[in-house]
Amino acid sequence: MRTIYSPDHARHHGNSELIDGKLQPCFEKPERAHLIRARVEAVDLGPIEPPAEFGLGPIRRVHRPDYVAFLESAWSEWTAVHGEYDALPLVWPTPGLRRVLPEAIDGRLGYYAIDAGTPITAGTWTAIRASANVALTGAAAIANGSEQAIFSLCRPPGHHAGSDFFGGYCYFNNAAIAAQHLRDQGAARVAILDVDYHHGNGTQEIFYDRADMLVVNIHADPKQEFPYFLGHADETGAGEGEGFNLNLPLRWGAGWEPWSEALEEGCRRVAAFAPDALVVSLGVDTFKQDPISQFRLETAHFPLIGQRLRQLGLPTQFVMEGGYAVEEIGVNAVGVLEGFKDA
Ligand code: Q9C
Ligand code: ZN
Repeated sequence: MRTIYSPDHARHHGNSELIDGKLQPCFEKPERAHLIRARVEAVDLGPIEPPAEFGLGPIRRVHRPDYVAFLESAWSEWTAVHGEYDALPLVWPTPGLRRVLPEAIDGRLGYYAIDAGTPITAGTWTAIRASANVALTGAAAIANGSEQAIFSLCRPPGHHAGSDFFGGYCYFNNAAIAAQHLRDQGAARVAILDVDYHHGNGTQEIFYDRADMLVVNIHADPKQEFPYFLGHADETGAGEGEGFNLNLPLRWGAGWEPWSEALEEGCRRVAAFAPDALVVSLGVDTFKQDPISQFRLETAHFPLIGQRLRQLGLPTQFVMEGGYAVEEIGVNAVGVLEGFKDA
């Protein structure tokens, strides 16, 4: 299996995120992608190739132009006022306030953000453009039939980012950009299966009213876990998209038994949809030792995920999302891909 990777991800390295009442070192750090890449090499998964440049066109197919422009200029706007330290929001247009776009960068950050854990830094724009290109290069290879399966080693991740918001370590929604590109290159229906520990609220928001994109999420119950305000089981889609969103929330502490049952249900739904391609939002923060997560999957379970996905028999693009147990991140993420490949 081919891996698409860009070293430009390392240009994004935030100092800190607001978590548990403290500013702490970012869990989402360059080492994550370095270790996954090293594991791809160690097990000889296949060739590692750089992305092609796709420009902003395919990004604007899922993100609003004003949001894309905000991300491009946020760092220079921020440094002009505050100097060269991470930009983080601290006020949001919550109910009771008005959603009028401020001029001040501090206000604009809150307007477009969902949390205070997702810093914008000097290299963020370069890194998120590269991450989107990594996703698009993978999608293009699936679309033209040159690959049946491909690994887009995206970093930063994407599934919490919506049409006009960032958060949860995500800026551009790489999986959504890839899925839309597959559609634009001729796929009639695309399924997205999100196995990250957290609900992919951004992906759900982007495709919620569409019948050509099936979105399935297996994740920690938002009553207990980030992103808290989306991901409930009764969210089934809207308008034309009614019936094309499936949320399978699980309680804290879930291990392989309930998780694999949810995977089975999700896979059956994907199969019934009969898509032309599958995009897997691949997070491995379901691992029992993940420092910010509360599921109990073990290293041996990750290849089983890959095996089950292979049974779907679909052209499949893996898009890297979360996973913060850095020591095991390579073994776990690449474990899914090996399970898929060897099944
Ligand atoms: N107490 C991804 O995995 N903060 N993002 C959680 C927990 C946000 C994770 C706070 C976690 C976002 C792509
Ligand atoms: Zn996650």
